[in-house]
Amino acid sequence: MHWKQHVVTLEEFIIQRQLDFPFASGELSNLLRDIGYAAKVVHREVNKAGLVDAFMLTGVRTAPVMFLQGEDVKKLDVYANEHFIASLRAGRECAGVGSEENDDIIAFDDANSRNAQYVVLMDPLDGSSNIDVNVSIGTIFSIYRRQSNKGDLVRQEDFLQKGTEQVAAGYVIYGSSTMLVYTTGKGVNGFTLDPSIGEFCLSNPNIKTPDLGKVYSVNQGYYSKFPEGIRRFIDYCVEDDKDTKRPWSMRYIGSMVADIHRNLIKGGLFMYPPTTDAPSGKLRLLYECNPIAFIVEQAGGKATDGHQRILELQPTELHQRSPVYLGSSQQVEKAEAFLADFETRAAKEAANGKAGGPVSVKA
Ligand code: P6P
Repeated sequence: MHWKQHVVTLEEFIIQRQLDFPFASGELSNLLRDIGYAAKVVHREVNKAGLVDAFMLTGVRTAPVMFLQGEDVKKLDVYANEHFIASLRAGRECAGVGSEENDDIIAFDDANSRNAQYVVLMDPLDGSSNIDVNVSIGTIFSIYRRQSNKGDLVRQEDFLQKGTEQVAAGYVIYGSSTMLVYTTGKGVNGFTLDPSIGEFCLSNPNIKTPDLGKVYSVNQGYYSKFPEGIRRFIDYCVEDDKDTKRPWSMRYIGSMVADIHRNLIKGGLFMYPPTTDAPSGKLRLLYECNPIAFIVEQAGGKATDGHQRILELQPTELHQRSPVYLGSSQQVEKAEAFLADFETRAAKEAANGKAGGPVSVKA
């Protein structure tokens, strides 16, 4: 008799892994389950988003379906934010939320939530401008223990913690299939939603990212706005050099979770460097860079702001931005080497006002 191998659901996996934490009393397990539930609700709406009955939008049935545009896409951001916040508030394991969609933190003021020990930072629907062109989008989340006393309302400092203090982090990618990928600091595991049973099922156990990939991901359109070291590094990426397996392919879809997920699985470097218009880059430290950095490091990769680990940056503002270079370790290190070399040169030029010398970065 052929026995179908037992599929491990997210709930089963969370309970099994709770044993990894001898003092765990289940709060984190419940919190992860609450996030998984909200992700299923958002999955349902995102998958409908592409097709909306014309009658709903125009009042007149002009065609069987039409596609969401502009403002209606924006509503999905709000929908996702509201549902994640509602699920976290109802779950009673979360004391408050910092969200890309809200200027200030949201302190849950009911008695149960005030006694919860965790706070969540999230980008509820990152890359949502891609919905109406049917490109994958995602939710990114980061979980910390609160610093303030249980029973009090959470405060800003509960959220302004270094990435090294994260208890868990993950993302949901709403793509050809919906996946939830997360870490609690003991490796990275991926779960694919089986809509027929409404369960996330373990599909990618113990994800490890290759030390060297064949891909680099950056918005090349900003080439002229990047620091010289990054421009020279991009030139290095596209050089024809069989010995070092170059040129690398440029893959960039403009939706962070989609770019990250591809590179995490196959290897590669994702970077959003500073530009002359955005000296701190575009991506947010607390709910984009930190959670993804935690996952990438747990999968064996590296994540820096070009000078130091993303996870060691001390946040000062809820929505602050950071340059980010993350993914396969050898590629991150090469980007850092180019940055360091050109910053050294710039310093020497500033010191003696001369034109820069030859590049010293080894191929
Ligand atoms: P750009 C989406 O708006 C987002 O926040 C990330 O998902 C994505 O990686 C980045 O911005 C794309 O930014 O400037 O290349 O369009």
